[in-house]
Amino acid sequence: MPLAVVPKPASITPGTGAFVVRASTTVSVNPSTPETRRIATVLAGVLGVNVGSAPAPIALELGGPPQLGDEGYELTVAGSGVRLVAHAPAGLFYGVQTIRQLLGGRRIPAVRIRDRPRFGWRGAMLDVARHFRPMRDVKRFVDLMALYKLNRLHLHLTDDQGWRIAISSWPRLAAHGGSTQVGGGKGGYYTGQQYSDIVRYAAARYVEVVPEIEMPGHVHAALSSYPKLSCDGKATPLHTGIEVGFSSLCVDKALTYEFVSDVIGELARLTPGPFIHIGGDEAAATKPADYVRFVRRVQEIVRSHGKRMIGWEEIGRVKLHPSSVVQHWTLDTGRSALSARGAAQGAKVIMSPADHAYLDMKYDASTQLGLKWAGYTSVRNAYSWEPARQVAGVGASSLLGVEAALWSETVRSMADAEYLAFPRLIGIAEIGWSPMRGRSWADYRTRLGAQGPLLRALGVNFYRSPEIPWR
Ligand code: TNX
Repeated sequence: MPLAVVPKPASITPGTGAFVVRASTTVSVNPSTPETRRIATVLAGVLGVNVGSAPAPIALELGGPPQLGDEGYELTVAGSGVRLVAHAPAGLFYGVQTIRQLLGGRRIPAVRIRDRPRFGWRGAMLDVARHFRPMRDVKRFVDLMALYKLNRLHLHLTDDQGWRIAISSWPRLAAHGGSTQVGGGKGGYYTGQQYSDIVRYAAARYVEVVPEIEMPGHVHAALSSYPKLSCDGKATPLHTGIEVGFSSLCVDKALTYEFVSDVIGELARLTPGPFIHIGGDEAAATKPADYVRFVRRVQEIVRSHGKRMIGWEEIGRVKLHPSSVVQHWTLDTGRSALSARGAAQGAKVIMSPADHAYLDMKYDASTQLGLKWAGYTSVRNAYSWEPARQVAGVGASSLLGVEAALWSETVRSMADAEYLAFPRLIGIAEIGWSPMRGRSWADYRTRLGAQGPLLRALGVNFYRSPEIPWR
């Protein structure tokens, strides 16, 4: 079945016939800059051909209309050639991802596509704190994200069970706090250089890294590394269980804010993107009034390092700067009002409703991996929701976009991660990219089924859900 593109393009019109790629076919790019040549080289690699300099039957061009935005593209495939036009390089890159999906053997079916995303924020979160993921896994995850036009990688770098980023002024955070994980494995952490390597790798695939440092709760690994950060100053062993909600930074100590500023400052210098995520969820061991004071100060610290703060929806309780962003996650309507409180203050919202967008929920009762506190999440359920209708008071104009979260309490390997993320992440990618009108489960499940050969070719350990007519 041709034309099974996911996410579904804004407009797609089938033609007749196909372009057949021959060994002598070349790819041209105009203008030729290091960035556009890199994109042309990706396409040439996929097609098994070379990038040429003369006008070629496969032509990539910048200079498309500004209405395409930074990420949109126009693709025209006919028997005589392939023309991909964008206004900016990211659009060319996404057009190349579409061509990857259209390609069947040596044939690209004739088609005309005009495409651009609904939302600017199309994210995926990896929890590398509960179980650490080495560099190669993170890079592979980025590659798979890019194939489905996702553009934000949120790294949950710290939690009760582990601290996964080296901070030069507080070396024990990683050296000690990163030395184990859930279940007692050896854990791990990224050096600043490794983190920068991830940032560069992601940027080359138009994915921006959003680092998260959890506070004031979920900080046991930090307190175990530096007992002086806790209110009682007592040394504690590392935590390898999965329960949370028992740790808190000491809100009244001056040292706490030196710590926060050192950590956020170092991370801000390593992160070119504008956002730092400060967690803020489930601060069950912090008194409500302390929480509010703490997050307000942290918001100023983040701003003083030139960044915008993101926090889980609980930060809606705090007076927010309009540049701050709230990430909605709960299902319970009472607490959901917290993201509406954020939106009412002018903060933008990222939608990650746990009952649709939490990739760590089991598919059904037979799934071995995963949790089920938000219910089972079938492939259909992960796809069947509308971000602008999740929370009263958080409409389309408040939304930055959507994000899927892969919490890793039960995720011990990349194979586990892929099993939970695929194919559900692809559905979230479509919700983030495609116009609401025109999306339907019946149509989606067929297009998703057509991703089977590509996912198999890439060796993805995806869940062969019986809901999907896999090809
Ligand atoms: C809730 S979502 C959490 C995480 C857990 C996750 C497991 C959120 C902001 N907090 O700490 O890992 O559930 O599904």
